Amino acid sequence: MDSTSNIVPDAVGGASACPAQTMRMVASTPAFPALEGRHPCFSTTAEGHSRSARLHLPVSPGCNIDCAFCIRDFNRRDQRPGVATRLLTPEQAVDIVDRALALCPTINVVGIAGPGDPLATPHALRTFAGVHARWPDLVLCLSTNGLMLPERIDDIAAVGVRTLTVTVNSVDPLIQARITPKIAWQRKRLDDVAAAERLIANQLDGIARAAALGLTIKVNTVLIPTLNDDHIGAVAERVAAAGAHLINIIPLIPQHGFAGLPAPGMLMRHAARRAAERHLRVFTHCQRCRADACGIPGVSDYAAQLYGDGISAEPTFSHG
Ligand code: CLF
Ligand code: SF4
Repeated sequence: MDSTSNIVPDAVGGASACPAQTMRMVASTPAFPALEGRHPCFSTTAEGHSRSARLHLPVSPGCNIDCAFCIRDFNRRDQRPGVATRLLTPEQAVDIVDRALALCPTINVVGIAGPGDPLATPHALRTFAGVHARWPDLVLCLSTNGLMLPERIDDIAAVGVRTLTVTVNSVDPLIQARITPKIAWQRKRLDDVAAAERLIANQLDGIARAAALGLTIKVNTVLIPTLNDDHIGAVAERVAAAGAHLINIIPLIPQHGFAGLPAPGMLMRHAARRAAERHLRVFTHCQRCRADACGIPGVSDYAAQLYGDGISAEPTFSHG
């Protein structure tokens, strides 16, 4: 059965445009009833999405892999993943949840998505444990590159995480080696195809284990012209077989090692979504959020008010 039959592929909307303008979903039966209207990235009706606010906690500084397109940074300027105004300790993050709920009572989801990888350091799971103990009804959402997922999935489930995003950019080691040419694995550096094989194997194993534990799983795939634009269907097929429920195809922001590549155009984005939807439901209203976002993606942002006073920034940051 085509699980995406109630979604009209978004052929015109850019990923950074307002979801109220670009949403092409047709209101019908929600795909994830327990999350509909509660989680902006797992609501599959326009009405559900517009009611769902989330808070990202920027507690994870470092990363264990080295994606060619990634620049992590601390600033107030950039609207993209990997950027936050400051780094929070787990204790500060719990205080921020308190303040955020006062500012925006419709927050249902607390996510950790950076600025680095949330499983590369222990801060994210410690933060989730603190948030879950105080607000057990909030949906906890984790976004990771998946390298440490098999090793950490039991801990992730134990601290109350219910929704998981794994970024899988390729399932072909030759392609993946060009996207992420090196990783840190078991205190050693792996390069090229060896790095890619390890990362892909851990991502697929981690997704399977998370599915077995009952988590709802989205895969994020960065659409990279000339590298994986003909490969999106294969990614969707493999992650669906592993147990993923949803896929989000995110257009490349050309920067860093991929600064010379073009951003994917409308036709390429459309073709990628069509290829993916043969295998998985496709999420079409991603806003490429900052790691310290607060509010409804693309609709409201309370981050400036939230961080207006009182929280001290870490003075340094390593790009790993
Ligand atoms: Fe945040 Fe990501 Fe959870 Fe959503 S965002 S950790 S799944 S609560 Fe959503 Fe933002 Fe796109 Fe991410 S719109 S960047 S997909
Ligand atoms: Fe950057 Fe995320 Fe890749 Fe790490 S996994 S290098 S934080 S994009």
